[in-house]
Amino acid sequence: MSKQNLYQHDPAIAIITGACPHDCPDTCSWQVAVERQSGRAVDLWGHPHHPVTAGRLCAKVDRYLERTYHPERLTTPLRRVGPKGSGQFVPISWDEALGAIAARLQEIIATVGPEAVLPYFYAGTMGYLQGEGMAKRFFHRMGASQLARTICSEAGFEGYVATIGATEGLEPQAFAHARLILIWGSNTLTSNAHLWPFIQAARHQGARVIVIDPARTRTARAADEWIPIRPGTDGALALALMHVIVAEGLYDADYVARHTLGFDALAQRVAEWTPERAAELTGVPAERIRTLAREYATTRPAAIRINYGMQRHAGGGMAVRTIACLPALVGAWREVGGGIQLSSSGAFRHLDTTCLYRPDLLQGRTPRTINMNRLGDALSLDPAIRARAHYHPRPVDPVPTPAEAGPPVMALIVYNANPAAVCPDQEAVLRGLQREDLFTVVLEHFQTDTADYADYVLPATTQLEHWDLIKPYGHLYLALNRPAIEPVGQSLPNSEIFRRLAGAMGYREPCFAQGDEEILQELIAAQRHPRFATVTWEALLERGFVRLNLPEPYLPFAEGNFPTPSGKCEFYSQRLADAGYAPLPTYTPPAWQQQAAEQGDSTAHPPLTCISPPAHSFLNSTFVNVERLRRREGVPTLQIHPDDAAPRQVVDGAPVTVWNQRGRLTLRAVVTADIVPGTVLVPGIWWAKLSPDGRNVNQLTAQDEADMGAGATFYDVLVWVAPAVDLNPAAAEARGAMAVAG
Ligand SMILES: Nc1nc2c(c(=O)[nH]1)N[C@H]1C(S)=C(S)[C@@H](COP(=O)(O)OP(=O)(O)OC[C@H]3O[C@@H](n4cnc5c(=O)[nH]c(N)nc54)[C@H](O)[C@@H]3O)O[C@H]1N2
Ligand SMILES: Nc1nc2c(c(=O)[nH]1)N[C@H]1C(S)=C(S)[C@@H](COP(=O)(O)OP(=O)(O)OC[C@H]3O[C@@H](n4cnc5c(=O)[nH]c(N)nc54)[C@H](O)[C@@H]3O)O[C@H]1N2
Ligand code: SF4
Ligand SMILES: [Mo]
Repeated sequence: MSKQNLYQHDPAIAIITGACPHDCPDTCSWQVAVERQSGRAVDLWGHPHHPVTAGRLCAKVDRYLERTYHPERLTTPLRRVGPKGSGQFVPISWDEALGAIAARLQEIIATVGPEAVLPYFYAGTMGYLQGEGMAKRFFHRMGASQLARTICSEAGFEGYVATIGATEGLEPQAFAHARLILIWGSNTLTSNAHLWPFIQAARHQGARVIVIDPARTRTARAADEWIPIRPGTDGALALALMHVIVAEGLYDADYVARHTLGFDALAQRVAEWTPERAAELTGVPAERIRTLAREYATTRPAAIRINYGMQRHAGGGMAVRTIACLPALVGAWREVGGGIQLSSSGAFRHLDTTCLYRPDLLQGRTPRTINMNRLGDALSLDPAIRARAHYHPRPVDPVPTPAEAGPPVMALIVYNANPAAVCPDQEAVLRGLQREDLFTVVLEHFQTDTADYADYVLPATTQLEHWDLIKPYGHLYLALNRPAIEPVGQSLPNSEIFRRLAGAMGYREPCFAQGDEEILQELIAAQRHPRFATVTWEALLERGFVRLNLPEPYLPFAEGNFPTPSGKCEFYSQRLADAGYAPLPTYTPPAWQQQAAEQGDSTAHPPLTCISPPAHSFLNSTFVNVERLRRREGVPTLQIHPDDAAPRQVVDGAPVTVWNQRGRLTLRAVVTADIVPGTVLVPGIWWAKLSPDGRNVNQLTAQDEADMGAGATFYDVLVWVAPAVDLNPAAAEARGAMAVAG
């Protein structure tokens, strides 16, 4: 019996429909059982009628009530009384907190200027309203520095758009019709679990599932085959696949002629990319590359699921661009179940957010934009370092001089993010957060690593307590979230916190007086594009989720119609050329490969490449403080191949020190053949303060930008590993292991 059936005839229970707010492609719709008398949520489950997420939540969000009613939920505003980072706070009233924050912001704006204020946010919630809805209005009105959302997907996004035109592709239901599925740089069972039932349906029809990943993940174990690959080398593999497909005449000449641009130039380019050459770089045997190419080109329909794991590298953008050429080359887009999916967010690209974000409140000002990956640099008082933090997503975009860096950041307002845990180059971030002259405000559910550095912490509501509208990035159903319970303690929705802050700042524009439902209704009503014809407030209220007005099944590119400048799938991209990139698919090596080549074989124990994809039970750094989930993950670990462990005297289960020129931490070794040699895997993202040595893997990661979109390069760092007895950095240095900085 479904939970809905269990509760729907119980007069003591109300069932409220909502949707998961988390940064996850699935955007599950859910139902919440609320005890009418107490107003307490007593149960929560996946909405049984959702066509994609179909009644199941993941193991993390199954614990959402535990998180919502967690004894450590922040319930009042807090003011810091101890040193920054110490986590010592006292409760204060909302009036006191808002008054003090507004006064300090006014002072900074008056003396240094509004660009000295930096909002820092990401996807704690993906809702339009509690995401950036009211916040954008507030910061636009202020003229604060802007933030480029680069920390997750930008490189791959730009690469995909270069080839396909928008981040549109296969929808999950289509995978059920595929006969060959390549899961490429995606840990589907962990990070996109609701795709898996469609993949299983395809397998029941005889489909083969192949996972291309440096790690034998739980997805790779569940698949038919794991093809191990060295991190950041996927572009070379894709070029060699195309080499074989072109050389052996396995491409779809008709589709190519009608719906692609630049085939001859591509054919010439891939001629250089023999499987042998790619094998050297990727570690995938040349013969397997050949057979994979034939399998891919001759099995119909063939689906590819690429995800963001494979683009967190120096060449991540170009790699995604290159892989995205494959379906057009073989004509896979023609059939249901053929094509590629990176994200479905591009299907929503016509959603007009002007009335929500109100860019007009900038009144012609163009504040600088900071790259969120470079928060460490952005918080520096040295203008030369700060200048590096400016967002310059393409090679042709100028890098500002120190004189153009703008004022130091004097106020940091963090919401929907935990930068002290999730940002690269943690030591640089913490140096900034520790600045006595930096005024930091954090809106949060919990006292996170970041909140410990705040001057004021403001308690925010969870998804059970507020309205929102959520755009998925793994399917085509917009979801409405209705509040199920009253706010816990004195917590307030982000929208209300910024509404009240605007009041305290003296911002009198009527948009700061709009209520939450009114804002969402206005946003829905403002949509003019035919894709939103089905999306009405009434439909959302009634069902909780609404499909975009697109045919079912949706074959976006069966007849071409790519949203590129040429209207074709662009093997050759003039837009890339104009932006300063190679116009044809090419191999951009990962930073670790460039650095390792520069170093040669000079050290006895060469550095290893470190990747840090999500732990199964956490969502980025969210849920780490939910005991039951943390217990399931055990302790922070490092997976290392036996061939790398043995020469370093690293023993399974023993503590190891992992370090590079940026930082270090101690982890427990898991010696396993489930990771490619030369690479180590550290599941993320632990709260530093809930880790045994008070640090997490972002000690090691770098602020360096990927090739496109100024994206993050979390999985492209070199590290040294040694038993923790050797942990003394001086001893390690004496061995010469630290001699080379990456
Ligand atoms: N449970 C859980 N689910 C999540 C998240 C979470 O933290 N926990 N995070 C959410 C967020 S924010 C995002 S962006 C998505 C991310 O979802 P995915 O894009 O699936 O991301 P990752 O797990 O980071 O990476 C997927 C796989 O890529 C592999 N990989 C790393 N480098 C390379 C490479 O160079 N080449 C290849 N072929 N593979 C590589 C990793 O080993 C990993 O198995 O998931 C979302 N869902
Ligand atoms: N080493 C390494 N680092 C990584 C990654 C990796 O794979 N490896 N992944 C990267 C990726 S893909 C991403 S997307 C980023 C994610 O980085 P973040 O978006 O910062 O993700 P979270 O760590 O989940 O932190 C979100 C915070 O928002 C809070 N929150 C949730 N809802 C609300 C709300 O309604 N109001 C307020 N005020 N707060 C709320 C949560 O309590 C949580 O603390 O991390 C990146 N960092
Ligand atoms: S995190 Fe993802 S899978 Fe889990 S409930 Fe939310 S949307 Fe669904
Ligand atoms: Mo992400």
